[in-house]
Amino acid sequence: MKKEESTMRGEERSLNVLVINSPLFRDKVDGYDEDSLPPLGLGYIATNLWSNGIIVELLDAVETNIPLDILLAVIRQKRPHYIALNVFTTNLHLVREIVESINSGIHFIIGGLATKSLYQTILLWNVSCPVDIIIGEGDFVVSAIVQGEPLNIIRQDGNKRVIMVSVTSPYFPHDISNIHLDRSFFVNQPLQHVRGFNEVCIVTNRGCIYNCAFCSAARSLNKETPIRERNVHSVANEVKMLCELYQNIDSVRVLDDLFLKNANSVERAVHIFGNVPITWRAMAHVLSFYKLSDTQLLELKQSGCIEVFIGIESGSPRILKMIHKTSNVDLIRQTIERLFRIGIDVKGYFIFGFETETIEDMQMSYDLAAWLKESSKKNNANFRTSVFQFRPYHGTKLYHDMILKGRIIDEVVYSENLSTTIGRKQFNFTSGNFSEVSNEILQGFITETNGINQ
Ligand code: B12
Ligand code: SF4
Repeated sequence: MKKEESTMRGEERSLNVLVINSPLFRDKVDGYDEDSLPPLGLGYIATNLWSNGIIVELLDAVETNIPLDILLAVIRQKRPHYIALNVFTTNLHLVREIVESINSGIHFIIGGLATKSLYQTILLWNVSCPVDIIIGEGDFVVSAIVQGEPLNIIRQDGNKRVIMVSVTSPYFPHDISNIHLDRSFFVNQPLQHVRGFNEVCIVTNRGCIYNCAFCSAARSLNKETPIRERNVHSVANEVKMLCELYQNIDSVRVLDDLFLKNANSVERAVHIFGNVPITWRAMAHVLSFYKLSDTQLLELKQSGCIEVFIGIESGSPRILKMIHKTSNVDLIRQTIERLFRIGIDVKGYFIFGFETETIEDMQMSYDLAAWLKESSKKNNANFRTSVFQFRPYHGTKLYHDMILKGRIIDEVVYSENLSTTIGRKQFNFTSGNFSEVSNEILQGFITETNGINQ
């Protein structure tokens, strides 16, 4: 199905649910020509609504670069019965403005991983419309709300309700192998990559086994939610179906960190991609590879794996330890070098500006990135970086530690400076410089480490 058909679906009957991938910017961003990945979680929710006969549209405010005033005008013009939208630490203030600006006639449903720590803040918003805050996965609960099914309401304050989708809820997705995703809800499928290939994204797991102190998905924060993995048939069938649906796709990108978590999953990946005429890329943890033999790595390459995305985050053992990442920098170097030797490219994510981070720590990160770049060149592979300024996300270990110490965390704002120097506007936000260095030095390291790509 194409996007136009999904718009037509909305015109046949009055729109019941407008699902919104909430904006990251208040204003239209000039010269914004970046790709954004489709909001898969919202796609699952929209697909379930549609399969229950509910008229639904998905509006991706990030991809379409819609300014807030126009988004509000679109909402008023469409007049859906419900709006289901996600919220992040980054755009909490914008979501608040959307919900508080609509005076009547719409029932809001707010969800996403951040609601678990943000619901008390949302309960304080000054809203006229009913608002449901969902804690947990939204695949089935949104349909349940729209259809008036019984809900596990854990708190009610006036017209606001907090609804929990725990593991005992009838709406908890225990088996994620059979949850359908209708990609006609997305505007950008397949995504035309700037490097000249067409790609679609998939997710194969829910939850994470790792415990990164800056991440809301960390295991220690989500102990009550079991990790679930799609079975091999489910993923293989989706990949085959995608190759048939989009005749022009060159690549599949796997967005979860667990697709390649150990030797068994590598074997699974080889099985899934070995017989399809496309390449693939995946997020992965550095620990996923270090126990693999060269033969296993070669099999990975032969199955079409061209690049892996690794959250390296820092080159300083002290910082790595503090954020609960592998602090053995030699292991990081050796493991990634083995990937280069086998011909697999690597994109490494780095974060600068952690609390207590010094100029020496930052230099170690830059040096590690520079070393990896050199190593990739020697081995005829490619290493690139994606670099972020640290911002504490609600609910995370680092956020809590800072609050306990009485540190002031500013509201997240867009960092114009970083966008000027490194581009990639949708990821340049800041809520303050918590490191031991000046803003100039911090931005200098971010720019230089990102500049390794040139
Ligand atoms: C892959 C990924 C991305 C990718 C792709 C995201 C995508 N297209 O879905 C990219 C790189 C684009 C990305 C961007 C951002 N991300 Co991100 N991302 C992830 C990651 C690793 C996996 C997300 C995923 O695909 N999960 C699988 C799908 C099926 O689940 P889901 O999206 O979480 O949705 C389910 C539930 O959360 C819930 N839900 C989600 N939305 C809604 C809405 C309603 C109404 C309801 C009821 C339920 C609901 O139901 C969904 C179905 O079960 C998570 C960490 C993690 N492991 O979860 C971080 C994570 C979600 N991202 C995060 C952030 C902050 C962002 C950005 C805001 C970063 C920025 N630019 O500043 C943007 C937001 C862009 C956007 N609107 O999507 C944070 C959120 C934390 C927080 N407190 O805000 C996380 C948790 C990582 C972290 N470091 O903490 N991200
Ligand atoms: S950053 Fe990635 S690996 Fe670390 S806890 Fe979050 S989702 Fe898991």
